[in-house]
Amino acid sequence: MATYHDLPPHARQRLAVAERVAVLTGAGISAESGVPTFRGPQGLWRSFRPEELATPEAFARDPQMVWEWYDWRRGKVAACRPNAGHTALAAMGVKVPSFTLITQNVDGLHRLAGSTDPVELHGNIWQTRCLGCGKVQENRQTPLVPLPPTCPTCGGMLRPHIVWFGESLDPAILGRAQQVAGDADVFMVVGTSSVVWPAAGLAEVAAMNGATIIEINVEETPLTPDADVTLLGPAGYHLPRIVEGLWG
Ligand code: BV8
Ligand code: ZN
Repeated sequence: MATYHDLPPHARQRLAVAERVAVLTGAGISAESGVPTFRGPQGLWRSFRPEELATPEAFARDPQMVWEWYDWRRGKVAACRPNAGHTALAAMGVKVPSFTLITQNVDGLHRLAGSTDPVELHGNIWQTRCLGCGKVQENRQTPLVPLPPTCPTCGGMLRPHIVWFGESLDPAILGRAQQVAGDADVFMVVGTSSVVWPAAGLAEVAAMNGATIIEINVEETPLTPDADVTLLGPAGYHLPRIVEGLWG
């Protein structure tokens, strides 16, 4: 598999003239900001197991333990800043006629980098949802006190407003992502292991509708065989060069 130091001509051309571009990001785009990924050698789940923490069953069994994990992650994310990859995608959002950023990440770094209206497939670590009244609220307190936090409106227990394994994504949010993927001239997949569904199926929706698929990752993934181009290397290296090269 060839590794490109830059986009090959046909992909550059497609991106240069693209009316509609969609980008799907995963934990890899936040790695250079210091946010641990899920499955890498330093991955979050090296020391934990997803079924122990990121599931409704775990939360029902031990809300305190699940909240301690999220409180620890919130503290880590609060200390992180967007990197050059996040900033490059925010710049693309201004340069491309119709641009949509879809993210699996819950760290909120795309918003912080200036991307407006990112499609947050799996929710946001800075939002809570009340088990009592259902209210979704922004809460940036770190550390959270008390744990588990309670609803200021009804006193009910709060949960992270995040999609756990075995939970369905918000149909409106998933529907928007699938519609945008289906309309894209170019679909970029950046920093994701492409193993979590239904997010991992978006590239297929785009390809079936004729989009050019450009993958950026430090290693090959299950998507690589089906991508038109895979740029092997950090998102913080490739994305600024692409934006500089096309719209500098
Ligand atoms: C659902 C929130 C209906 C939690 C997360 C179909 C087939 C197989 C399985 C399923 C399927 N449909 C449903 C499933 C089950 C499950 C699933 O997909 N399991 C997988 C593991 C097999 N999916 C679900 O449960 C989804 N729900 O489908 O509802 C339903 C209902 C009941 C029963 C069945 C179906 C819900 C999925 C959402 C789960 N929540 N997160 C939290 O964050 O606390 S998913 C979690 O994984 C994160 O959100 C993360 O974003 C996501 C994907 O991981 P990545 O972002 O890709 O991160 P990862 O570490 O894996 O990879 C990082 C990548 O970056 C690597 O490739 C690395 O090489 C690269 N990288 C590193 N550094 C850099 C870099 N790249 C570029 N530059 C760098 N510097
Ligand atoms: Zn409430």
